[in-house]
Formats: sequence, structure tokens, C-alpha cells
Amino acid sequence: MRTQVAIVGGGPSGLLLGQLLHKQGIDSVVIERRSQAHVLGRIRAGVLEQGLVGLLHQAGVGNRMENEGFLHDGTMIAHEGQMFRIDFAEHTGKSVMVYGQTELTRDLYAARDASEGKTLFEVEDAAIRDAETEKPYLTLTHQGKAMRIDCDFIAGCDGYHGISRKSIPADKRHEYEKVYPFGWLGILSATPPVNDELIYANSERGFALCSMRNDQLSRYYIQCDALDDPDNWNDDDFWDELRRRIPEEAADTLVTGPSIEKSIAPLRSFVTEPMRWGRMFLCGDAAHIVPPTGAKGLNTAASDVHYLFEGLRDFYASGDMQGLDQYSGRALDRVWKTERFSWWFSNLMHRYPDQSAFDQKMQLAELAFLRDSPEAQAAMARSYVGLPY
Ligand code: RFL
Ligand code: PHB
Repeated sequence: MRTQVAIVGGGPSGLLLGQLLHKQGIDSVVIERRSQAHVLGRIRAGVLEQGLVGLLHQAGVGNRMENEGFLHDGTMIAHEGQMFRIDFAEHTGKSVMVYGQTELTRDLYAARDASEGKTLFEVEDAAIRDAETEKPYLTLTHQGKAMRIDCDFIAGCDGYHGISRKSIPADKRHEYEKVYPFGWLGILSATPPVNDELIYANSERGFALCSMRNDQLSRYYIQCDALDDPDNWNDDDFWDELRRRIPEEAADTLVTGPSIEKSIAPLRSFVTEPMRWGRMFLCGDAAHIVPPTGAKGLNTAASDVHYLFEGLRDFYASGDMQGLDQYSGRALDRVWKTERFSWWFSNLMHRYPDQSAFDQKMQLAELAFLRDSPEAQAAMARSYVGLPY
């Protein structure tokens, strides 16, 4: 089989890139290790920056999001029983869109199917070959048959556990990592959200987040031990613990119900450099991970896709390699700023096992500074709504 761009990974990065390329008349094949049902069953991101919203429109898949998503002009920050609001609209003129990654992925698959884009599910043993030459290719097994996909370029959109990053020789890549000493226990429940905007809560019992997918579907998280097991938590224990961590006014109105999904996510900051090896380009979680505080993972994947799409578009329009040559540098410049924000916001909101009394005072002082300083709020809002591409 031959295509122009072979895309490894059928998550949001790979699908968005495929749709943008399709709109430009550039052919791609997506290979995905899992089934479509598995990919659509993962509950992940919920907050989209305007940059990503714009890309979804550009890819022709923005209609359902526009109708069913919710624009948020601000967020609440809670600490020591009080709450204050960061007004995104006032400080940046922008808002964020609350629309689930699951729905966005569903829209992208529907568009790919409608445009008869080729997607191979449940591929095994995928390997990237000759990326450093002008004739890269993939080898894999699909439905029991060995296959080869020849291409001009490979997009490595296969997430943190994929093969793309590891196909770069170890002496050619530099990895930077911080693992946080806790995780997030998240549940999805068919209940109305406790508040019409998100609440990020710093409490002495640990962090909590009240989020949502729509007016009848809520997503809540509490900081937990990184090695904890979701089966250790029944729904009542979860709701009790959440209530203890959020301000009384929210706890009193919290509507609880059975969990539809319950899982624990570890927290990690990770970046690999460079994001290119010859004709293979890394995108999204394959190249970098942020802790979810601040909702930057999917959004940063989207900005990578934007830069890579521009490079590929220019190459196919005129043979100009400049955009592709600059891809890694442009993407990493924005990635590191987003890493900084996610690291800062995580440090501000969580309890650390080895935190001293002084460290706690510093956290509370930083929260009070954020509450009282319009300049600090503006800086926070700028990062939260998304840095420009
Ligand atoms: P994905 O989504 O991991 O998709 C990669 C795909 O590649 C496939 N794959 C392979 N395919 C073929 N061959 C192989 N060898 C392969 N190896 C892997 C995988 O099966 C998979 O389908 O990466 P992508 O596309 O880069 O997208 C990244 C986002 O999924 C991720 O950054 C976000 O979900 C992070 N995240 C959030 N991001 C936000 O922007 N806003 C949020 O509100 C937000 N909340 C979250 C999150 C992540 C969370 N977890 C569970 C880590 C909340 C949570 C709890
Ligand atoms: C979510 O709704 O899943 C969500 C929202 C905001 C975050 C992280 C996750 O910072």
C-alpha cells in the first residue's frame, strides 16, 4: 500500500491531522492498535482552547461541538473554604469550550469515514522503517497478514506508550521527566454539574476538581495515592471525600449518583526533544505529557498538529521544506510554555507527601496573591485559554 502521509495512532492527534490533510487533498492512512470502540470508550479531556476549536472548524467537524459544547468565560479557584473567580473574558477576551474528547474523537471518525479515509484498526507489530531516508515506510500485521505502507512522511501520533518516539535512536533524543507523587481518581456520573463553571479546589485533604461534559453529565476528580486502585473506592466514599474538599456552598448542593466510569490517572510532566527524526514527526502525547491540572494535553497535541499540517501543506504545494524543518523548534517552543503552566498550576493546587509547613504557607500565599492580583489572574487566564499558535 502507498500513501502520502502514514499516521501512526488513531487518537485525536492522528485523526485531526488526517482530516486537515484530507481537506487539502493530501492522502493519509491511519493505523490504530486498538478497536474503534476502545478508542471511543476512553474518558479523557473536556476543555478545548479556541485554537483547537478553530482547527476542528477548519477540518470541517465543528458543527456538533458548536451546538452541544458549552463556552466558559471563567473558572473558580477554591482554597481554605473560600472561592474566587478568574475571568478569562475580562483578562483575555477569550473563552474555552467544554466538549468531551470522546465526542470530538467520534466527530473526527465520522468525518474520516464520510471522506473514505483509510483507517486500519487492531494493527499489530507496527514498526517505523527508514525514517531517516527519503523513502520511509511502515511494516505491520493487519487481520493476520503482514503489510507494508510506503509513504513520503510518517506522523507519530501514537501517544505516550507508542512506538514512534522509541524509533528515534536513544543517543539522538533527550527526555525530560517529572513524576508527581499522586494520581487523580476520576468519575463520570449522569448528574447535573455542581456549578456552571469548573471548580479547582486546593484543600488540606488534597486537590479536587468539579468538571462536566454537559448539563446532565458531570466529571469529578480527587487527588489520590498514585498506587491506589479505583476498586478501593465505592461511589459513596468518593462523594464523601469530594464534599470534604470543596467549599461548603458547593458541597451542600452537590447532586450525587452512580458512577458510569471510574479510573485513576498518574500525573507526569514529560518532554522529548527533538520532535522529528528524518521524515518522522512526533505529535501530541507521543512527544510530551502534562499533568491534567489546567487541561493542556489535548490542546497541546492540537497545536503540534497545526504546525505539522502547515509544514506538510507547504511541502505538497511547492516542495518547500521550511515548515517541516522548523516543525520541532516551533512545536517545542509552545510545548515548554504549556509544560510550565501545567507544572505551576499542579504545584499550586496539590498536597505533597513531603510538604513542610513552610511549603504550605507558600502555596496559600501564592493562592492569595492570585486572588488579589489582576496581573497574576491575567497571566493565569492567558495560559488557560491557550497561548497563540
Ligand atoms: P492518544 O489519545 O493517547 O492516542 C494515541 C493513539 O495511538 C494508539 N497507538 C498505536 N497505534 C498503532 N500502533 C501502535 N504501536 C500504537 N501505540 C499506540 C493508541 O491506541 C491511541 O489510540 O494521544 P493523542 O492523540 O496525542 O491525544 C492526546 C490526548 O489524548 C491527551 O493529551 C489528553 O487526553 C490529556 N488530557 C486532557 N487534555 C486536555 O487538553 N484537556 C483536558 O481536560 C484533559 N483532561 C487528559 C485529561 C488526560 C487524562 N488521562 C486519563 C491521562 C484528563 C485525564 C484524566
Ligand atoms: C475534565 O473535564 O476531564 C478536565 C477538566 C479540566 C482539567 C482536567 C480535566 O484541568
